[in-house]
Amino acid sequence: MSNISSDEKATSPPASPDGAFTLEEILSQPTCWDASLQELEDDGGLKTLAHQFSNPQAWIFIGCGSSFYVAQSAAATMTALTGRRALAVPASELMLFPELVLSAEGLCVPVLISRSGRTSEVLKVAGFLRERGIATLGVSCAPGQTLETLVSRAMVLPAADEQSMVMTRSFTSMLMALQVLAATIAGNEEFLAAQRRLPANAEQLLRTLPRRVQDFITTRTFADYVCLGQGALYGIACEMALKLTEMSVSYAQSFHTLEFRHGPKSIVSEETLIAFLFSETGYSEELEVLEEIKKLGGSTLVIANRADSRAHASADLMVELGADGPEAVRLPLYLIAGQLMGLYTGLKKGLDPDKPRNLSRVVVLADEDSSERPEHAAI
Ligand code: F1P
Repeated sequence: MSNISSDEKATSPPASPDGAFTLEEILSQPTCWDASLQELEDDGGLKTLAHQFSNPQAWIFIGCGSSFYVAQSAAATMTALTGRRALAVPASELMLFPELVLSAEGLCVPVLISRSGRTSEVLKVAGFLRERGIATLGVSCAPGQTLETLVSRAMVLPAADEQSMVMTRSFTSMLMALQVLAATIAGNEEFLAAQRRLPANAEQLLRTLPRRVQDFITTRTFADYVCLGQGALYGIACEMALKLTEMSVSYAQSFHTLEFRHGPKSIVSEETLIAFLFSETGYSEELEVLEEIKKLGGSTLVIANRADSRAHASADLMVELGADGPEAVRLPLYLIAGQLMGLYTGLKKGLDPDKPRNLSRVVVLADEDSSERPEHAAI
């Protein structure tokens, strides 16, 4: 017998349906991207940042969890647009083996990425670099957090912050912010113009995609998932697998597309959903892998900007983005289908994607000199 009085019942907000926050945040990405791009433009700091960090020998993008996968796609974009060497490392790698990461790089710019601005491993690395007088850039969605006090310059996107545990709009918005920086350094107006059209592309996509993904998930059952991508899409494939894992407690792996032939394809069966993120550069080679996996009986989801009849013939679900502009500008669009896959698969399993099992929103490790309360497992 619950002890809530009728008045309290009348006043306490109805419990939100499972996954409500995450769905709302996924659907809010077009407006959120618009607001974040506008904020970056208005703040005018971008040009100063681009000038301050215009000529390093290399970039090192650093993060944990989803933010590490932002780092992977941001690094690929930075090299694609500026020609500068850029690598992505998990914060723990630089924290435990700094000599393996820093030594070869000479004058490099470390970019620390953290939605919360509070993740212990990222803060430890920021402190380590600060003590060595290395200028750093921080990217976050939470103003006034510890990370901002430890980095030389910061890009903060409050419009992209989220209530949910899992990162969705914060991921795509932080990636876009770093792509704006790369395009500004490169003076690539075509990229910046195409990026400003992305919110409208996403709006168009979201008119039908949630229903199509939900129907696909409702009518099929998968035992495990594989997400494949090459180049800058590899980071997106990793994030897609993490969304399926976090929101639906499913076994999901990610590989470079052509790597899937070298052993992992042994798991293919009708119960395995293989998601292909088709690039333009590697389209024909990736298409051959798709056709091979379809012949082996795998279930397939294909996300491509534009697909030909061969790809359509081998796709159980085809998502065409149909957006113009340079290839790397479309990275955030590719991820939306993966976010929805994780959400609807979790809901189908009777889970609440807003409260993934065993997870906390921020991983704060016990640390004698930190004021932060340890928090790395949902108690
Ligand atoms: C990164 C992160 C998330 C993960 C979980 C725990 O946090 O690992 O990617 O989904 O929420 O935290 P942050 O450093 O970006 O705040």
